[in-house]
Amino acid sequence: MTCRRGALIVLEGVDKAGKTTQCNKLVQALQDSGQKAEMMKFPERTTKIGQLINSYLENKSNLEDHTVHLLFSANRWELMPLMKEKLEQGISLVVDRYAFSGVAFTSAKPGFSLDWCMNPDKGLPKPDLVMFLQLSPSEAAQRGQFGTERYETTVFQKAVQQKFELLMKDSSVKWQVIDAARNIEDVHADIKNHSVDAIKAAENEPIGELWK
Ligand code: FDM
Repeated sequence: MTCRRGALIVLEGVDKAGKTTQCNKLVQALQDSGQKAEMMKFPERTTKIGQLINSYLENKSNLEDHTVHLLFSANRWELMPLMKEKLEQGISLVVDRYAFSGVAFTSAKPGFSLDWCMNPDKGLPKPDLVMFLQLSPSEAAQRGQFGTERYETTVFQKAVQQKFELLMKDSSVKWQVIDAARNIEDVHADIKNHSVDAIKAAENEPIGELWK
């Protein structure tokens, strides 16, 4: 019998929604229940491309907007072989941000269409499930101040939220909206249930291609 593949599970959402906390908890819970699971995050700041992105996000360098969009996408493509290898080994990947952040953040800038932003990510491994951690701007504000990185302003985050809403209308991607305003454990239980279902459903399916 061939090995069952792992599932590609993505968490998206605006800042302060708790994505990173929930990714960590999900990986831990899956491992505790005997499943093979690992976390990844985008941008992956440790590669050469990732270092360019990191310096841009920390406002230590400036990059032209199209250029940085393509770098974010290239950062996903450079990890594509590793992602596929792990999925084929039966490891489920829990990913903190993916191409949806790429499109939502760039298309929130003036002069960028959704279509132009989606193009470079077409054909990447398609997530079996994308959970969108929903949190209103006022609830996000109650969770404290934004940091000092680029994009961390209320006005920009609102624009990003609207772009995510457009992306969620695309039924070729399996979206699940998660109410992130609840306490950490309730949100976690919800995320875990959806993930267990997605892992079962993906087992015997080939890995899809995003937006193709
Ligand atoms: N971001 C993230 C993008 O603009 N494009 C992308 O493709 C991705 C994956 O980078 F502001 C933005 C989103 C966020 C920042 O922050 C990364 P975290 O704190 O590392 O998630």
